Amino acid sequence: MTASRQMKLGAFLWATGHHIAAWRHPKAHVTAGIDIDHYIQLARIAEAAKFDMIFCEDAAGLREANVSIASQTSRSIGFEPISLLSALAVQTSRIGLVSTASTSYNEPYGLARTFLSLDHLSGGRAGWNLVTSASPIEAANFGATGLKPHADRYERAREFAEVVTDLWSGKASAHEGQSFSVRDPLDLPRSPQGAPVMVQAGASDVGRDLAARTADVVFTAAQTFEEAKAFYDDLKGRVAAYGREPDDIKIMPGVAPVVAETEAEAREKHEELQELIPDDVGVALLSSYLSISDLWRYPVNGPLPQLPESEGMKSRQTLVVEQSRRDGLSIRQLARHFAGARGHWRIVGTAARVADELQARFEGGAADGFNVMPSYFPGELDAFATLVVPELQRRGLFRRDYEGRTLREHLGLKRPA
Ligand SMILES: Cc1cc2nc3c(=O)[nH]c(=O)nc-3n(C[C@H](O)[C@H](O)[C@@H](O)COP(=O)(O)O)c2cc1C
Repeated sequence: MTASRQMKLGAFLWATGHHIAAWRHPKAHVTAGIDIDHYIQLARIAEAAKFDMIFCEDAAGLREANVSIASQTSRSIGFEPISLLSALAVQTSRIGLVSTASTSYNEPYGLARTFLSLDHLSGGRAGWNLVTSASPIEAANFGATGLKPHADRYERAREFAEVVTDLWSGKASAHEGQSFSVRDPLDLPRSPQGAPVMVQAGASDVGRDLAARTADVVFTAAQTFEEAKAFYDDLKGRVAAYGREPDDIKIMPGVAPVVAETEAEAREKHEELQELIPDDVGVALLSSYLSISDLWRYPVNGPLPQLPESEGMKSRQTLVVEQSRRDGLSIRQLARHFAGARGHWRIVGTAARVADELQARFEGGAADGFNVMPSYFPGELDAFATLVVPELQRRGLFRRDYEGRTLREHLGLKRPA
């Protein structure tokens, strides 16, 4: 039996694994970040399991300012993701290929052209995850004197998205705006799927408005059902203002499952990873997401100090502060928790438990699908594909085969006019 509404699944790739200590795990592949065969293997596992898409994050630079700490994380080296996905496009035939790219360090004509090329060479499977970039480390690589204010980044992003969408529509007329000027249309025909899929990750108030206006898919982070549901309802409620239907936008929160045949085995697997986190690496990761540079000055067993308002990722700072208050966690406990999936939702248990939890959020109206963040690769992606996916299929919650050829068809999205 097939349920009428089925969940969408993304496989979020991240070098050795999403757990910050993944690179220390005996079954992880330490140089995964620059091993194309490793990524081909991951793409094939995800495609065989009928995932909607592969998803790549990005920041043009290190993820952590202190190089010694950066070298002790699961993602210190890695390919530029659009180049990586271009290689994976010819090694796969059905799965969607979504890459993050920044509106702060690109120009719309160039990026529209790059994604439309990926779209053509993959037969209509490309997606762009639009971000404004929240890292001062990245800003320093682009001649900037510092991270631009949040509001300015989003204003540029709004105009950027408008120019790209126009160029992809094929009707592009010249654009003269505040930040950009474009004269000609692209030197490529229209996309096989109408336009590459527009994904967005950014959950502040202004981020949600931009998503409601332009995004087909929203990637978000939520710990509790209540947080996920509130975000879902809020975003779906905003789309009507832009002449769109709630179902035109698919909301896919991140989920980091640790899955095994038995509950005890899953807990053991999780503990094994948690034991591998060096305290200073955990605290550094937490600091960067909180946009505070001196968290290490505070007692690690004490509470989170009062924080200045972030100009980086406002939504993630709020999420962490709320969690620390709700659960009464010390800096060390928060850092250890954060190290597993950078603030995303974690589920530890059997396939039945993982499926129960995903089903509850999906059917409870808190998600249209999930971006799956395995703790280490390839083992944990494989575990999700071989244990959880068949369980979801048995319940009629996930496809047994692709229904269409393009990413837009997988996601059940309208073809843009
Ligand atoms: C779930 C999620 C994932 C994100 N992934 C990335 C990323 O891969 N690269 C990046 O530069 N920014 C990423 N961002 C942050 C965006 O750059 C966003 O535009 C930034 O301004 C902070 O978002 P917010 O304050 O609107 O939440 C992500 C944000 C969220 C909420």
